[in-house]
Amino acid sequence: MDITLTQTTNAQWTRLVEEYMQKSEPIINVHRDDKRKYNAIFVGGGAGGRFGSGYLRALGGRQLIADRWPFLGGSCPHLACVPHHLFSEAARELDLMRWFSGKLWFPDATNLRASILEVVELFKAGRGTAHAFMNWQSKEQLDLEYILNAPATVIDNHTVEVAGERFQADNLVLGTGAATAFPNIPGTELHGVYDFATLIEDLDFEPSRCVIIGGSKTAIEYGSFFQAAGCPTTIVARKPLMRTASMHHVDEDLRQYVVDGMRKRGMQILEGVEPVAIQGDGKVQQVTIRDMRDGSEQTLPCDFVFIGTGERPKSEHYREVLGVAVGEKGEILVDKHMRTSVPNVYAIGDLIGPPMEMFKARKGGVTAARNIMGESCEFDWTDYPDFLHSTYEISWVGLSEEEARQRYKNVVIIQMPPKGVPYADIPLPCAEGTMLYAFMFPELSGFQKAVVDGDTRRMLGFHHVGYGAKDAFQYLDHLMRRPGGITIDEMGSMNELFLNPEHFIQLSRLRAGSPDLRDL
Ligand code: COM
Repeated sequence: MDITLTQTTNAQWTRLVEEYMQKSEPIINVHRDDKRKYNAIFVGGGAGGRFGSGYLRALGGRQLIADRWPFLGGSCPHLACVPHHLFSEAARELDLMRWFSGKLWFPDATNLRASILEVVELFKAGRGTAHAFMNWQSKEQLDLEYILNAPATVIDNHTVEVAGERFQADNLVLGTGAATAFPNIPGTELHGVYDFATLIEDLDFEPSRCVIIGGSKTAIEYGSFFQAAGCPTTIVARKPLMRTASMHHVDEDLRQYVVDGMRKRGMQILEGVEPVAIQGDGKVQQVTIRDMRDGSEQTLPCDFVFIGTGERPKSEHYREVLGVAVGEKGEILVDKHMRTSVPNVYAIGDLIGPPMEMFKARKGGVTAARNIMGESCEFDWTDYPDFLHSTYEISWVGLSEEEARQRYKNVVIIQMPPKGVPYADIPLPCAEGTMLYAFMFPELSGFQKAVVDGDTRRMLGFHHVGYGAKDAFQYLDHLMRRPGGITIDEMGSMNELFLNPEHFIQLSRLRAGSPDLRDL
């Protein structure tokens, strides 16, 4: 179908995308009357391709996106970030109901069981509006050209074939993502084994006992939801949780608060173990694991296995056709301009390896676009603010206390609850989202820490467990990274919207006056 000259509303797009999910006909939106050569073809219309295209168009260039799905936005609105946030919000609500069961206005939750299947179905029934918006905004507001529902084949570094037609461009921008690396053990084909993608597409029963293989962010996030829903969950991980390669700058006190909190909520967390096999008769019945220290084995009964071992870039096609250089795990190697080893070929997003996060995809796309359009633009994605969910929202940026102590000799810590004070003795930090906890279960009201260089008075890191801090961390990251960074004195003179300890202003203000900084 060619929709180039049609104005399609969001409601119409919702129906169209649903219809095209069932068939292989392409959706074409190409400006045939524009005779300019494309500055770039974006292979993959996920966050990186869409934002790169938008920026390139804004700079006056011409672009084309090709995507295998009938919608733009990639895996985020379809089966990744958006359902993860829905599950995490459900987990937070369910967790509150469990702690407050029979207290105040909360009903008795002793036998509370929320249907995981129902929440998955809720997401699937609603995701079409996000698909529609991506297509509508990209066409009607951003004036982008795209061909959807048609996998692209790269012919050479200037040519892409899509929907039976060859398109030429000065540059290619590759952004077709990554997929779960399933462990190489028997049983992964059994009914009842899912990863974050197949959970959304294929879940067809109500899980009653879950084993998660792997300790990635996804393992923690989805596992916390399963447990909160009332499906007893065990995480099986080689390394301690939050010490895996996908997470950096995690403070040890923060880590312990989070992992203890997961255990407190009934999750079983087995670290230093590896999976041996998933077993069952057509359907999952148990997972056998091995202790990596003594080699002993045990079986964990379950009817649901979730693979949380992380993802690998899908780079095979580009290696074969273009010969792009890749790293150990198949990630396409790029420089800070997002240039690959092949002239005029850029790569972005999950395809270039970790961190497989939205900020990197979008900024990578924009960086490629700016360079293609003649600017010299660099993007260093190795240091970034980060977050994840358990039943809490957990955010961090900059150095952990341990990292700071290795690099600076006069490290000052501002922490709540203060070091050495039992968490149950002090209902702090408390703010929006933890007020009820603070008054009934003080030890559940969260954790926060700021790391300061006592000599220069510069803020080195922030760490938070609670709710509502993620927004602030984007700005804290900016303030810390700007030339000169931000000092405790500058933080202490900012205007705060009380009650907000998670933004660290009020705590900085308590110490900022002192010439010799001390812990708080
Ligand atoms: C967000 C997708 S769900 S995109 O980054 O807006 O394309």
